[in-house]
Amino acid sequence: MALLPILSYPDPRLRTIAKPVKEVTAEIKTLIKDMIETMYDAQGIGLAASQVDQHLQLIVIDLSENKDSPRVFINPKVTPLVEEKQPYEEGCLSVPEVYDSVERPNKVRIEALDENGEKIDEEVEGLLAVCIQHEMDHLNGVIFVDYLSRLKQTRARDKVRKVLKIREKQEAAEAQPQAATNV
Ligand code: K1U
Ligand code: ZN
Repeated sequence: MALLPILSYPDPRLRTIAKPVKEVTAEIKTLIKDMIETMYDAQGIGLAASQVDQHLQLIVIDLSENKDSPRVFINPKVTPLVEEKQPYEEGCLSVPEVYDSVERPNKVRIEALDENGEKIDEEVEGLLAVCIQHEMDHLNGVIFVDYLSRLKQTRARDKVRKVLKIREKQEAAEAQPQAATNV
């Protein structure tokens, strides 16, 4: 299995519209496994294929406490079941360390295929409803900060740049051989 690099806002590749998966091949199964591993490593609760520069209609989500119950949604279709929208504090692995409130319908129907090509048809509420809509947005080239003000979008860009710089420095330091200590 492999960890996949996650694209960061405002990378234009995040704006690509994902294409349907034609067949669940061995290659797609490997991508699914790698996406799940990448989601766990990044401590996320969801990941869309678009975020790892694979522009296919493929989403993984795990809301379990022990991170042992990943769910796979292939070619998902999400339909709101209520008109009223509710706010939820969202985060995004492509917009690290930025959190803000987004309003979405709290109950949706999900139609999709799972990793075995079996049909999923479920009515869901709460965090799963929020998360699947957030991931569906990724497949359509939409990022949660698009719902925020221009000022907040600018701040998000600056924050991501800062976070990535810090991460690069940390990675470079970790790659250095340990300095000899005087004993
Ligand atoms: O798509 C992604 O980037 C994953 C994203 C999913 C998500 C989190 C919260 C609301 C909607 C969608 C994340 O996993 S962000 C990191 C995270 O675990 C988290 C952040 C805020 C609240 C809860 C979880
Ligand atoms: Zn996201």
